[in-house]
Parts: sequence; structure tokens; C-alpha cells
Amino acid sequence: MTTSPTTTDIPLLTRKGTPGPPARIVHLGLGAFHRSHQVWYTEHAGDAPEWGIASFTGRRPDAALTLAAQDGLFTLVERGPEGDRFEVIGAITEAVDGADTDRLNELLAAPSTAIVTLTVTEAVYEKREADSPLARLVRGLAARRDAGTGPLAVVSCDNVAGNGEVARRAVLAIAEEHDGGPGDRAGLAEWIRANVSFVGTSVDRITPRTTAEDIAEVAAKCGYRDDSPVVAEPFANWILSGSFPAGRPRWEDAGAQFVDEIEPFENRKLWLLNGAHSIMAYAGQLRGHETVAEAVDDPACRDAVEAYWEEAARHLTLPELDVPAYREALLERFSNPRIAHHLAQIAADGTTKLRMRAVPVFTAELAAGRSGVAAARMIAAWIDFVSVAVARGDDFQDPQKDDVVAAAGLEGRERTQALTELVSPQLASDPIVVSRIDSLRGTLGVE
Ligand code: CS2
Repeated sequence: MTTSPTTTDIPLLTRKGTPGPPARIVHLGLGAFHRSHQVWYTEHAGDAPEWGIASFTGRRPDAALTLAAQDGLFTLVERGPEGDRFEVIGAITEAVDGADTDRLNELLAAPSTAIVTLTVTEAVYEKREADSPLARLVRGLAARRDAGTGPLAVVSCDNVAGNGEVARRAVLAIAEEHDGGPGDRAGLAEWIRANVSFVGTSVDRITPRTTAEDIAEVAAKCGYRDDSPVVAEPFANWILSGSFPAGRPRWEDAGAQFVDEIEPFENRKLWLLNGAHSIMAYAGQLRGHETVAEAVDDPACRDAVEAYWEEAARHLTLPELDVPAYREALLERFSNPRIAHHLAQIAADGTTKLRMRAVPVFTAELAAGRSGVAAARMIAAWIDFVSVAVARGDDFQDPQKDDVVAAAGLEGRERTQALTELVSPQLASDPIVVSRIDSLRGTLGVE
């Protein structure tokens, strides 16, 4: 591994022998967002010394190796419009390679473990493969059942509508598939139903990818070497709904909100923030922009976002959602010139994301007898974006990539029809809807 000249002579960030908090939370999906969000909230809970996190990577061990060398410590760089604030975060006590399922099973079977949090990406909830993070979780839950160590809470922190319920269904489906089959999992689904609570959440903190410059900046400003800092905006929000049968940190001390009914909050965040992000990711890149701040500064993108917000707002009626203030705050967050939030990062997994970000508003507008033109434009921008990517042979990430490539090979309206179908078979079955999307193609590209 190479280190920049500025970082060779200074000591690596470590705990210097002081133990971290006991691991009582297990996390699947050790990435930057997990660290800027759930780890930050746990660090700032009033009872933080009692709550450590054992965090497992997803596909690759790299993040665990880097963090383990620092005893789980990392720097959070809070990047405001005026400058950076640095904070060493110590709530991760163990950073583990996701392939180490023995350790996962051991931790899940431990009576001290009370919570499993997840940031496994939207697309993973649709996967049933044996090596998916959710299948690993199911095997861990079997270990807990066998050990007789009682109930716990699973907390999904992915941008998925109804994430608690979606996680529950996915976990039960995997458990049921194996019930009575090899691995002696008979009755596992039943045990999960009785013992595991699935907590729904709305999560929010813009977390761009860490760059080499960020690493150098931490070394220069903090006087230690951190090979894995995280950069995030100052804003953070976490809304949760559900029970914690084995206890939880006092996340409310750090500003987390516990509500009975999560759906309106979740919709506000998924539609207004993430929906706007997707419009900018596709239209913005087609128009030559690289970051959210650049895209929101372009009147064409900004107007498309505002029009979409108008449609979405009609279905966000609870007064406490305070949509006008939320929209204003979003414009400010998106415009933060010091956060280089790359549109390419947001553009990934379009089929899954649009299902959550465009389809519900489009469907609600159609049901109300309106056109849903702004939601349709988000889908049209995605179709233009993947069409260009496929034609140029650019790499892009999508759980249905082969189907996207095949559909993008069709011509004209057929292409619109086939790509829309990958996002929503229901919308694609309505010829008027397909024509509407088709007529919007090309309207947000380069002028
Ligand atoms: C983004 C989100 O990449 C994406 O799809 O829309 O990661 C977004 O930045 C976060 O949800 C903000 O909380």
C-alpha cells in the first residue's frame, strides 16, 4: 500500500491499548454512510460507553482491514459550507470481513447482542442467494435461536420504502426456504416471527465518497494518519419506528426521533431528497455535470426537481412534515459547494431506486386524475442516461443490468416501453403512460 509523503512520518490513529465499548450492535454493510450515520448516532448517545458496534463488510474485506488496523477508529470530517470539523469516532469496536460468518454467528448468538443494523443497499432486499448479506443474517439468527439467547431487533437503514417490513419479508422468505431442509433450520421462520422485531427507519446524511485529498487533509490538520476518514454534511436525520426487545442506545440524545407511524416521514425523504437526487443524477450527467451542487445550479435540472417536488408534495399532507421548510433546507444542502457529491455515485441501481423514487408519486398522481409529468420525466431521464451509457459501452451498475442493456438495444417507443417495464410493469402496461414518458425523452439532455 502506498501512502502520500505527508502521511508517512506521523502515527496511525489507534486506541493505544484502551479498549473500545462492548460490541452489542452487529452491523452488516460497513461503508461510509454507516459510519457517518448510525455510528455517529451511537457515538453521541448518552449511554455510548455501553454500546459498541461490530461492523461487517459486504462483498470485499478491504474496509474491515483498513479500519481494524486503526482499532475501528476513524475521523468524521463534517464538511459545512464554511469549513471542516474533525471528530474521532470510536463506536466501532470491531471491523470484520463479511466472509467471516463464524464471527457473525458467534456475535449473533451472544446474549449481549441486542441489535442488528443493515446498510446492504436497496437491491440486496431482492436477493435470496446463499451468500447475500441477508442469507448470512438468517444463518446468524439460526445460531441465536440454537443458543437460546432470546429476542433482538433488526434495523434496516437502507433507502427502501417500508424498509422494516421489506427486511422482515426477505429474511422470512430465506428462512422459510430452508425450513425442514438441509442445515436443520426447521421452525426457524417461526422463531424469527416470535423473537425478531424489524424496525423501520428513515435515514439521512449526505456522504460523498472519501478521496485521497480528504486523507491528506486529515493528516495535515489532525496530526495522525487515518487511512479511512469519512466526509459528511453537517445535517443528519434518523427517524425510527418499532420495538427493541433487548434494549438500544439512547440515540434520541443525538437527535434521533421515535415515531409510531413512519411512512409519511419515509416518503418525504425518499421522494423529496432521493427523488431529486435521481433526477439530477441522470439529467445532470447528460447535461455534463459531475456533482449535485453543479446540477442544482443548472436551471433546467432545478426546474425539473421543483416540478417533481410540486407533484410529490400533494401526497405529503401531514402538517408536521412541513414540506416548504424541508424543500428549502434541501436546496441549501444540495448547494453546499464544499461537498463533491458525485452524480455517478447516485446513478447506480436505477431500476431499484426509481421504483421507490418515481413510481409512487407517478402512480398517486395518475390515481388523482393528473398526468404525473414530472415523475415521468425522471424515468425519461433515466432511459436517456442508460441509452447513452449502453450505446457508448460505458460501465454502469444495476441489479438488472443485462435486461437494461437488452432493452436499451431496442428502438424508439419500444425501448421506452421495455425500460419502463423493468422499473414498473404496472406503469408500462398503460399505453398512455408509456407515450407520456416517451414524449419526454431527450427533453433534459444537452441543449
Ligand atoms: C443517494 C443517497 O446514492 C443515492 O442514491 O440518493 O445515498 C442519499 O445521498 C442519501 O440517502 C442521503 O441521506
